[in-house]
Amino acid sequence: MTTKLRVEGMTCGHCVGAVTRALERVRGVERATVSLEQGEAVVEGAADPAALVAAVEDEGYRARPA
Ligand SMILES: [Cu+2]
Repeated sequence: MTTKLRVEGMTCGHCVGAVTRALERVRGVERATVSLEQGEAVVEGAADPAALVAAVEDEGYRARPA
């Protein structure tokens, strides 16, 4: 299962790392691939989309399912 998120507020590689780690801590996530250029995260695994959004927002970015 793959979930795509729109992520707003990332400005550099540090942001990408922070969002990636936050997503990979969510239960069920196997892998998260985050694109700064596209403002997007692709999450593999059986994770609750609301939990993914919450994890990104807890890091200070804005997210919504794409
Ligand atoms: Cu940054």
